[in-house]
Amino acid sequence: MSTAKQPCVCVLMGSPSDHETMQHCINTLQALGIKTFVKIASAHRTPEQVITQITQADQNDCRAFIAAAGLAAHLAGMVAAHTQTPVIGVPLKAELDGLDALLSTVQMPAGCPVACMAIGKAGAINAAILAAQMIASTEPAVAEQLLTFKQKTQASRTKKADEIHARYAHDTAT
Ligand code: RP5
Repeated sequence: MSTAKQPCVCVLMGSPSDHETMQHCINTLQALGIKTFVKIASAHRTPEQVITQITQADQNDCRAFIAAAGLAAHLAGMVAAHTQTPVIGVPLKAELDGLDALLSTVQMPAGCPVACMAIGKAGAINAAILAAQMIASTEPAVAEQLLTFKQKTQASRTKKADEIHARYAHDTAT
């Protein structure tokens, strides 16, 4: 029996209030068949817990951290300061339409990169896909899952587009 650890992704959120948006990230990782650890730990409120989670994840073949926070969003930057594993940041809306979190996440100093996604749900989903793409380079099964996922989501969009086209077929010029 193989004792090799399964590659995983660690999703960190600054607050329980972030879960509503980040469940889209977690659902996407699960749909892609990626082992996922989910923890709530705040760079400001519980910084020791953030360090503990980074250490534990890095002992478990963690291939990417996804760190999501709102307001003065320092979580992704803090994670990047404590690991060599790639960090994907997701800025979340709390105030200022998430612009505060976007700037806090994206404006990292040279030498400490964070791959910053879009604000909110789109960023949450893209964070999962980007993490999967990182893993896919060494795991053919994940590459296969990604291809199927993208084909399915595009087929769903095409079906909806066809329904809209059909609804207006008599009203607009072709
Ligand atoms: C951030 O502050 C969290 O990531 C959250 O997005 C925001 C608000 O947190 P709560 O006051 O709802 O716990 O640290």
